[in-house]
Amino acid sequence: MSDTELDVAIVGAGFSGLYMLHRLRKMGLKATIFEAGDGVGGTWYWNRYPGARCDIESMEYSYSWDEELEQEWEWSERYSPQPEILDYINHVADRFDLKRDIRFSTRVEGCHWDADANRWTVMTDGGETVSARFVVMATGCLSSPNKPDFEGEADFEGDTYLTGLWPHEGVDFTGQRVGVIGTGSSAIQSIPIIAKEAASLTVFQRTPNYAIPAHNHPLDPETVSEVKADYHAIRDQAREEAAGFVGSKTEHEELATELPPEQVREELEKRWARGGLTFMASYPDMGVSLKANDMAAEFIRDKIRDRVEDPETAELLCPKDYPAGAKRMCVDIHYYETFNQDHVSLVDINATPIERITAKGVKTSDTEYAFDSIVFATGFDAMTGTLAKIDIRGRRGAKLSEKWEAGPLTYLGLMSAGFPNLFLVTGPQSPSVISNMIVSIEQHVEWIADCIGAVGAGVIEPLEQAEQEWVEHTNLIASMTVYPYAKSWYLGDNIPGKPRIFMAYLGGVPQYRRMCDWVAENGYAGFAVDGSPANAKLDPMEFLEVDERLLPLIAEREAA
Ligand code: NA7
Repeated sequence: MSDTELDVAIVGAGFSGLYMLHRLRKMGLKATIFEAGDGVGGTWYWNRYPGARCDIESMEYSYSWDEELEQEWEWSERYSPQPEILDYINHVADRFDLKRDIRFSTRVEGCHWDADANRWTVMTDGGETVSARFVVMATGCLSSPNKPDFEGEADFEGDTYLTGLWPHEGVDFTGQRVGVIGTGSSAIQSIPIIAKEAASLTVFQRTPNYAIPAHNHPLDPETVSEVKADYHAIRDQAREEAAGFVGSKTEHEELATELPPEQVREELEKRWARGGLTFMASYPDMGVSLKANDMAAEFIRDKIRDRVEDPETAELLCPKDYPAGAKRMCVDIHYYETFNQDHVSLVDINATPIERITAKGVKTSDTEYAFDSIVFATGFDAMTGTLAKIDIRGRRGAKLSEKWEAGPLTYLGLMSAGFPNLFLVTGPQSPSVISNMIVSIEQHVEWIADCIGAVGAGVIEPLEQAEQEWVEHTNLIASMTVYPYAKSWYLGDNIPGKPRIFMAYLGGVPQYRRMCDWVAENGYAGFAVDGSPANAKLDPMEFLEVDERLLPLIAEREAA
């Protein structure tokens, strides 16, 4: 087979692409990764802004598929900083000799299905054309940075930065007047670090976020040894919990709405002391009842009021018009306390909107702020942005971006009808961003590898009806929760004109895994292999464990 004839073309050399390559190689298949960057790491390659760090604990945010790797690698902190995660990914790529099959600095611009040959033609920005039986889009969920257009940007005489495309050499803000636009996770992580260097820091906030303290600390060797001694069981437990990490399963049977408020606060206090994303997994009704949710929301608001000295600033930092957790929850290290420093200030751009960028800085409706640097911490065109930029054409030349114009359409988040032999790792309508990404990546990569092995020289694609039912099911599950009550990137709200549809699967990581396994075990139910539809049909509701007590709460919420 020549270099331009592949079994599998993989797009992206992040956690997904690397494991996919390793797995396919072990099956004796010829696979190549095409990667736009000049190194491995995906999101951890690009997001080098100060303070970038994972919000899932290090010991769980790592591959589980090689015991020696898992035992030998040493994480230094509870939550890994970006440089350490990047070191880890490079270590994995070198340890398993993966780089020889990665084409770096090569962006895939198009993938066209050739129905006569049953192959994909993959085109790169270097003008290269490659033919592959299968394509795996390992393109990540947050890989297209969102840079809103502000009028007058070209006039600005200082420097501008985008958190999602941070310069590799780093940025020294010492003595500078810095403006940060955005208050999502990237801003919440970077603001305390930028504030340490800057002479002045002005934060422009459109929507305040809920952040839970990380209580980050160096990992002590004893804890690490304990985890490593029990790693198998811990990984198994993570796979069995709602969001793919330990502590994401609701711990209490009781509903918060049926308990005395003091008892609920006591529990939230314990979770606050523990820190991190397990906070919301306290009671089963927190994610569906606005009343229960508001207990958590008010608890967090009180903590913000305690942490921020100036009452006016504290109130501005308190999210009040959407439920806790409905936008991606943030994990912070001294974010709120940063606003207690005299040289740090907050501007509410709802009250005084940004009118334009000027030669000197940012002009709002009432003030012109002068800056040496402006940081855009404005997020991503999540889940679909990167795929939409690639010219993906399936049967009869149909474009994926056109098919998805009103929102993504997938079966299990793994494939889209009319695009045979093209897989998505953590695609829309799979648990993806609602879960520990590594757990979901491993599950998808293993499922896809097995599927490719089973299909062999054939062709697999989802049935339109199965896809439609899956999309309806994911929408139904989302509508049962409080997620739609916030404007979030989960729903595409941050990108003007993007259709509003919840883009991840909320039915739980273990339930989802069992469905995918069942589909494979039942002759790829919902798919057609070589034109023959499988006999079996997936009923997702059979896999869900619906807590009947929540139904009246949902009905009550909807009625209100
Ligand atoms: P996010 O969470 O999408 O945050 C982006 C921030 O930028 C957010 O506060 C936005 O306000 C703000 N934003 C976006 N566009 C504008 C415009 N036009 N004007 C003013 N402010 C704007 O992205 P992050 O990079 O912080 O985090 C993404 C994920 O990475 C995170 O959830 C973790 O999973 C890791 P908005 O809230 O839309 O009003």
